[in-house]
Amino acid sequence: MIAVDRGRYTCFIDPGITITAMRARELGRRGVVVGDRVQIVGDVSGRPDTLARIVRIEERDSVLMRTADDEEAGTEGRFERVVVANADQLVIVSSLADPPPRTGFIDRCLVAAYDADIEPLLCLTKADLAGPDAVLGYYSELDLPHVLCRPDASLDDLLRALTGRISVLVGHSGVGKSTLVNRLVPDADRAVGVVSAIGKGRHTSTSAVALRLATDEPSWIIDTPGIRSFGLAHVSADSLLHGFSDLVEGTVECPPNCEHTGADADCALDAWVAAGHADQRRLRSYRRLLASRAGDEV
Ligand SMILES: Nc1nc2c(ncn2[C@@H]2O[C@H](COP(=O)(O)OP(=O)(O)OP(=O)(O)O)[C@@H](O)[C@H]2O)c(=O)[nH]1
Ligand SMILES: [Mg+2]
Repeated sequence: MIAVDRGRYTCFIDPGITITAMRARELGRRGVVVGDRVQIVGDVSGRPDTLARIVRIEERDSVLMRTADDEEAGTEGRFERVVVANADQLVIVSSLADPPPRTGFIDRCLVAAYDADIEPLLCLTKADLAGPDAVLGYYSELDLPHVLCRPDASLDDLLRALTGRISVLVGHSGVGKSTLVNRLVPDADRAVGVVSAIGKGRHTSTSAVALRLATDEPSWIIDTPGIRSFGLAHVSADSLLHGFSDLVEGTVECPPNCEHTGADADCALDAWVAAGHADQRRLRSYRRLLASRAGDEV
């Protein structure tokens, strides 16, 4: 399933037929999300004005989830949301300026990627406006692959990283996700926003859409709407640590049941950082996340 709009699901059938379908009653309450492999019955010709039915959702290889914040969830409080299914690469799109990069957000995406068993790729856009050294320095202890993008240079590096994979783009509003998709898939026709409107609650893209790249190997790229935060309330404290692979080894010396918060006087992570094995800011970020999970901080 590659797109959904008001209960109408767009589905792609090899080698290139696009059909419209609705949910069949037998699906019950199970949600169909972009990236899902589904079974379809009825008119699958792809002719205009036909409507098929989705009768089954196949088991998912991966599920990228985030916890929506209170504001988005309205009166229902926090709830988990599936962003996409079956992605094997999480492309964390961050602009180097306008809006400025936020490593706290990138850290959260790394945790989500680890938790969902999806490989992360850091994609730094607007390299024409600012340099990447500060952001890359912050992640220097990680084996985090990255690509730089700017309007006046080719996207060959990014395209290579996307080839043969199902990649989902996530990032704040205005970082240039749809701009990238339009460059990679010339007939994608994704709306592109004006940065001055960002922060005023305006998000240019409002739903996720999967698009096929014109590569020999089947490759898909999924554009998603900008998000303000990547809520991780659904991730266990252990998985949270594994999103910080530069810190994991440092916990070997910790006492049993150490929770690694600043309140644990014997936590070995402070010494690990002091010895230069990881960046102090990464430890602070990890502890901020631990605190936000415990509800001490939002
Ligand atoms: N200077 C510069 N501007 C860029 C670059 N990439 C995107 N932009 C501009 O940034 C603005 C926002 O781009 P979009 O592609 O709409 O951003 P988005 O991430 O899809 O935003 P949402 O759909 O709201 O999540 C547009 O005005 C783009 O022209 C870049 O590499 N350099
Ligand atoms: Mg967009």
